[in-house]
Amino acid sequence: MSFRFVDLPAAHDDLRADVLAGLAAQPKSIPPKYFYDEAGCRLFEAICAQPEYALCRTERALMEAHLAEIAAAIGAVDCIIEPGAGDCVKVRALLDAVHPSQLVVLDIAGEPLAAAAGALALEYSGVAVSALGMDFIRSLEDATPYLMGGRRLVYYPGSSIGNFTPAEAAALLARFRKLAGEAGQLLIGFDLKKDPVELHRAYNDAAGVTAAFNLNLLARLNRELEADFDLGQFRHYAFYNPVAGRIEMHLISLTGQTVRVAGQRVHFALGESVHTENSWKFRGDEFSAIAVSAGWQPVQTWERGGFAVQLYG
Ligand code: AVI
Repeated sequence: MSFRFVDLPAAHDDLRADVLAGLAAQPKSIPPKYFYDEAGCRLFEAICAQPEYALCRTERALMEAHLAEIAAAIGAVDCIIEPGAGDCVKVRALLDAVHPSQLVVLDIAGEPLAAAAGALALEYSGVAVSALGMDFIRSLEDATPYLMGGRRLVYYPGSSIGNFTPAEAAALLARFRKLAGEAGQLLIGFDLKKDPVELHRAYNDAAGVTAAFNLNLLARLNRELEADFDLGQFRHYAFYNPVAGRIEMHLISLTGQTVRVAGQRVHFALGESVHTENSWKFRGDEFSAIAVSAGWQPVQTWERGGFAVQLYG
């Protein structure tokens, strides 16, 4: 077996600076990448199991149903790169079907990534597995020295691309293009536009798991930035904005209050929002236009139950 874990400290995120900048801005915001501490990752897994949130289940079913066809369309690949790989579960199907000689997984949460990728390396002894602890949004290019030559496939499932603005998404896809190289490919999954009531329910599950996920962001700041947020004084508020084509998630201050964050005092007016996430929903053609603007050529699309997977070369 071949496995290495490299923590790239220079490529780490900066929670303190990003949060203080976001809370000083008008309107206030916090980057959604900070949802995913250990508790946030567990809560996201729980979201995926909620009956109202079909995204993860639908993508899994789509991949299972079309795996042979997807693998045939991809053809021979030497290296699969998965940014934001997390628990490394999704890439397993591709490893089984495509048989690359190298897998490079990147994630902001280095330790859980190392554990998951190490276990994967034990099972897939013919695959050289590299796990890079890094904030790929900041410095994707730092992964380049860890890639072997040959044909590369960037795998970006889970509709994570929907958490970027269309301009940011295009910029990220252009960076994927550079990383993959001229002969490289991109296999990407995203959530499709659908009945807004269905979308609204998916981000307002009856068990309150999405609310807990959103509020965990403040709990994280309490834990890691010596903040003193009273979670009872903020309300999870998520809705579908049909003009922008996105779900917006906010934390709304239920009162006028001043909170200490990393040694600074931050004031929240009654009703003021901290915008914590956007989740864009696309039509297939809308998404293709973004990918084409980033230098990718469409190869094939698979759709099922309101979710799409597209292959680009
Ligand atoms: C990770 N990402 C695609 C999820 C989404 O649907 O935008 C994150 C999420 N936020 C609330 N529920 C799930």
